[in-house]
Amino acid sequence: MIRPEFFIEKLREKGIDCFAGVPDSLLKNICAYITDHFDAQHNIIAANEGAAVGLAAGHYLATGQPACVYMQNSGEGNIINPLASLTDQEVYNIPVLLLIDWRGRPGVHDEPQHVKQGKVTTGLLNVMGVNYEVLSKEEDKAAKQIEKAAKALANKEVFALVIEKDTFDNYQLSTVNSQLELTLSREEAIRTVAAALGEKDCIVSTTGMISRELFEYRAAMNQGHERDFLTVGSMGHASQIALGIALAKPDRRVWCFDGDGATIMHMGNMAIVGTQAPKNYIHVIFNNGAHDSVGGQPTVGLQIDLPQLATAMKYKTVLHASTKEDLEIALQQLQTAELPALLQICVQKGNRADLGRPTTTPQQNKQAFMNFLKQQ
Ligand SMILES: Cc1ncc(C[n+]2csc(CCOP(=O)(O)OP(=O)(O)O)c2C)c(N)n1
Repeated sequence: MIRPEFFIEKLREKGIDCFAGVPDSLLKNICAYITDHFDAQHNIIAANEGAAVGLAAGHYLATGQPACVYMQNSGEGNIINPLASLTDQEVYNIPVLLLIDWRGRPGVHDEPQHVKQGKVTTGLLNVMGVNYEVLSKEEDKAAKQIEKAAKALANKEVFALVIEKDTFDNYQLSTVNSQLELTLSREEAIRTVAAALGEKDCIVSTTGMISRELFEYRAAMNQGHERDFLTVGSMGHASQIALGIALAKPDRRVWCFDGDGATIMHMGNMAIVGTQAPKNYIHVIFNNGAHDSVGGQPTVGLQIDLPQLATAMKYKTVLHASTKEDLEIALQQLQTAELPALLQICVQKGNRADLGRPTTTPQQNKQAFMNFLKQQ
């Protein structure tokens, strides 16, 4: 395995001292090392991966030095446009080092949402004309690959290092995130909201622990899972899946269970919810100020004012809760509130150690959910 300090030192030697990206669990150790060793202006947790490429391009324009963008391979979808129309040699010709983790690598078991992405990870790089190396787990070989990357960057190319599971040695984060004194767990908040839903209501939940905790709630209550569309991938799009349903099914109440990281990733979506103004739409954001599902790296969720944003985006009702009591009151208010509504629930980071994963496949989930929506 590669020591994070070795890898980062090699990048520094090549003039790379600025990072931007969206964290992931496979990159947890290297991201933790970067967090501890670079200030907030040199390690920017971006809204999404495409935005991180924008930040890297800006850094290059201002300094003449390439920056490094880290991401899960799911983020490739978000970087295609800036790769094609910003950094490409046929456009501005701007070098960027990409650090892409390889979830769903063929032959390695992974969750359903990673399987397709794993198959196309290197193919997408080929199509985009991005040269890459799968980073070796041996330091001397990795050092040679970084040399190769540096040559490409000097030639103003985008170059990718593709990272397999267990490439980086363990590194324990020492920087402590200043979190507000939050008392409510996300799981308790999810259970409380789910218990308040009407018989015919449905939920579209976002990727990560939120969907997993919702799934386990249904199982614990001996309920079926047909009311819930568990969006296992497509981070940031759950609110629009819910909107599509709400517009097509005006007689059913549709709840979106969102995360702060996912909301911020495609924040413009809130503007479309607010202006479409569906009278059957409730957007719940479980805001823990973190990308909790992939290692708890911070988001700006608790530094910004999501309720005020929802008001500006024309949501008709905007509520906030950070205790169980607030939440019970907010759920009461929602019974008669004008919709669309936003409910922000500020919750603690962290999850139960024994939290499971959905046992139904995405396609079983889709079919059961569609059948549920068909019922009168
Ligand atoms: C496009 C994309 N980038 C990154 C990821 C990896 N990822 C999965 S869950 C997650 C964090 C989600 O954070 P948030 O929405 O705040 O929910 P929380 O996990 O904190 O409950 C990330 C970054 C992904 N699935 N898709």
